[in-house]
Amino acid sequence: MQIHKYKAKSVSAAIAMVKNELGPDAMILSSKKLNDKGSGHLFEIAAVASYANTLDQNSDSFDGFRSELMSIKEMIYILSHSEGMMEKTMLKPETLTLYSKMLRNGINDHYARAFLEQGGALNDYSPECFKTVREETIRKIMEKVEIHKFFETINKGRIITALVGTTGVGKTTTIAKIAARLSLKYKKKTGLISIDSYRIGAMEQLKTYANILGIPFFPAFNRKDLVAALERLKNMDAVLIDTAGQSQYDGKRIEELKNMMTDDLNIQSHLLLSVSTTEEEMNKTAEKFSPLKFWSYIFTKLDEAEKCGSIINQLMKKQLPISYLTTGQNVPEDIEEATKSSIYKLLFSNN
Ligand SMILES: Nc1nc2c(ncn2[C@@H]2O[C@H](COP(=O)(O)OP(=O)(O)OP(=O)(O)O)[C@@H](O)[C@H]2O)c(=O)[nH]1
Ligand SMILES: [Mg+2]
Repeated sequence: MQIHKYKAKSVSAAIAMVKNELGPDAMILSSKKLNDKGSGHLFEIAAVASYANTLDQNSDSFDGFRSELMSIKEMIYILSHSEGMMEKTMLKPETLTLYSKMLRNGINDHYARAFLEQGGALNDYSPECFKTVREETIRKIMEKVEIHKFFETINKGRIITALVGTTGVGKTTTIAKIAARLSLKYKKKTGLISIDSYRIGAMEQLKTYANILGIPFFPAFNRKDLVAALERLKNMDAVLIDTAGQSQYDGKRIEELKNMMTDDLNIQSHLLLSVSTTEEEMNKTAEKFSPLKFWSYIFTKLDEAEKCGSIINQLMKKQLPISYLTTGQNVPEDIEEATKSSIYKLLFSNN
């Protein structure tokens, strides 16, 4: 295994030298900052040509390095995403790997840096302390995650719940999934109301689910109907209300919904956000719907999302508990009650 060393005035210049000479499959063994009195700092990168080639020739000696190695592609990825971060992490491969994992999982660069800083990863820790630094960084992220346990609140009296969100985010399907769990698994008396009168067929969709489950269903075209439906469902353990999909840009309709579901009706609203939308869209949606006051987020379409960091980005913007995660189109199977460990897995065990 031939180790090559490159020195340059910046990390990016040193990496460019590695890439030019050793090719795109080069692996970085170590990187450090040298004190070069007089002409400023110098960075030194030690690299080998290709992990695969070296492995063939010298498998045993190379294996020990495996966890310390970082591909040049990963280094370039970090460089292209974040200027100055190489130096800030003191070029520690473990910190850089954790950082790039956060970025790759969609955690906003700005927050990723803040978590690393809070976890002590930007201090000059010794290599054997990395486990603690990593744990502390992840703990800081997980501190943002709170869970709302839907089924616990139900035992304290009838709950009335409305699911709210943009068109097609999964409100009706999720209501059907939750209703099935409540009535079949938890044996709770459950009733459904639809106040989605905008779209032809929207009410039929929920009515069909109600028929399949053998539970009561009422349409409500206005506030008077809603009050009457709630009265007729007063003996239920849970009432789930489906709402019309609103564009996040349509403030007027969001206001109408707010006027219909007034505080005296004690309706707990939950906001559905699709994980596969952009961070910006998600934030805009949460902002626009904010007059409705939410008890929790329900993150939908996890199965379609390549990365789930947007969940953390959203919690950083507006911290609310998470109640459910939905994972597909199948009713009633594709839903999970959110837990801290499921969120942790989404963020840290898929790559
Ligand atoms: N892949 C995937 N698709 C889902 C999920 N949840 C819902 N869908 C699909 O998304 C589409 C829209 O779902 P709906 O439940 O009708 O969405 P909605 O929010 O009620 O839509 P509107 O009433 O039109 O606003 C359907 O094709 C669902 O099967 C999910 O977790 N994953
Ligand atoms: Mg719907």
